[in-house]
Amino acid sequence: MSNKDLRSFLKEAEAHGELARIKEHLDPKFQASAVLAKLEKEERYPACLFENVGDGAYPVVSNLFASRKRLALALGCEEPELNAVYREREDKRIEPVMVPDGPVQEVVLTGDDIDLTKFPILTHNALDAGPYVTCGASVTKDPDTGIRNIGVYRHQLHGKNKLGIHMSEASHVNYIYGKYEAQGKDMPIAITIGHHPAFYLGCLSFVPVGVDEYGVAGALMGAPLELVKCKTCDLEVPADAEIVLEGYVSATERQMEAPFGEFTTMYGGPHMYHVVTVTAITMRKMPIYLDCFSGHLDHQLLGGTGRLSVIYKTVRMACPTVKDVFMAPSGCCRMSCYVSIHKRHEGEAKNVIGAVLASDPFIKYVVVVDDDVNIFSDSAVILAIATRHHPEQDAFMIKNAKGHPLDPTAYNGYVVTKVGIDATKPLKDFPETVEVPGTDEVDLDRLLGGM
Ligand SMILES: Cc1cc2nc3c(=O)[nH]c(=O)nc-3n(C[C@H](O)[C@H](O)[C@H](O)COP(=O)(O)O)c2cc1C
Ligand SMILES: [Mn+2]
Repeated sequence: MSNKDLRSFLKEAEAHGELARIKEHLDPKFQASAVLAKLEKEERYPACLFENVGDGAYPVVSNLFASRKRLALALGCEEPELNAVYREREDKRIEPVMVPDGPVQEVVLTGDDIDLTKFPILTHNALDAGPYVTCGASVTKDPDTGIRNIGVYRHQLHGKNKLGIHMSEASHVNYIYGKYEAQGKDMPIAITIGHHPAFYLGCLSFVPVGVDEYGVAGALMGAPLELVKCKTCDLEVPADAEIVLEGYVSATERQMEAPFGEFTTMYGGPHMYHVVTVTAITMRKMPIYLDCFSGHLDHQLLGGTGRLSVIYKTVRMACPTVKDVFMAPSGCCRMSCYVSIHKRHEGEAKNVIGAVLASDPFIKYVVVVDDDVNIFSDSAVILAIATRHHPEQDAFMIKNAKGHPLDPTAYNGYVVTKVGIDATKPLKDFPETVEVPGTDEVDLDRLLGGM
């Protein structure tokens, strides 16, 4: 049994100085997100607990995922170990268990009592089409296999019991929905809003279709996820969540949705997208509403962190001495990927680039560096490019490759150019990097008197 939920994590985050409480009254339209945007301008990324948003009925948490330090705290490790811990646990899935009831069903609202407008759903960016539910982990079931699938999809608020849903062609939910649609059937869905960040990191693992992400969530939380049966559909949701929206995605209904601030930091344009009809709201008596600051670091790191694990595992097939991989916020945690390797053979870095591009279709730039370069620092990677990279021999382009439809440079829907940069130094005849003997042994606290 896990005792981890959103509340337990907020306490932990506060004890570690990672939580800011904002007591002032704020409008859910732009005012809460303006606080997050101002913090971002100052390169400060605390998790924020807004205690008085809109009519003040429910507190709002946002920016929970906006720092790798906090993600490491969620997994109970230090920041430098975050990727390795994620990779290790992802492979040791812990299957969820059913329990008869749980806090998330303390309140059950159905029929005319359903009113999504009572939640403090934020509108983040100037041109967003309206308020969006941005931190819902949605469970659906493959109608052929009965296997669950979980992912986070954004939902524009369309009405008291109506939400939009955007199921991109790359998401498993799109494939699953296609099966219901082909039979003219609505797809049952249940959207979990508010749980421990390790739950979300597990739900966003980049595992293949047919793998129940709740098992990865359990592994990241260190104990089986406890599930309860939904009240109005044949699905299961975490007993310790804050809020669950049960319902279905109609086989036929579509509504205009977006523009919306995407992970690229730009807007995605409006489309006719699918619609969720909510058949029940279940929640705690005093639920906390969890938001994810879309188009910003919160969104980028939440979605990007799990992907690093699959990239690393694929690269390891090409290069057993890979040290780590990172998709930096400067590439919106999706479009550029840095890899550090202990190079043993000339040419190895080029094969690594191939492996990276094969593992994640969204990546556009791959930079491979030696293992003495800190891939978590853009400037260290750029220094390696400036000093160790010979563009004529060590850069290549793949034209007309499939990228991400949200890439503003994409044409014909998805088509982009991909670039590989080998910034590893040659194995022989290359100058040494400067180094000062004894650096690691210096005790700055003692010498500088705590300055
Ligand atoms: C905050 C956030 C919002 C997201 N919104 C969407 C979305 O609207 N549509 C989508 O297809 N994927 C979206 N994603 C990405 C998916 O959640 C992610 O690719 C997930 O692994 C998909 O799961 P699936 O392939 O099992 O369906 C979002 C991710 C995050 C972190
Ligand atoms: Mn999936």
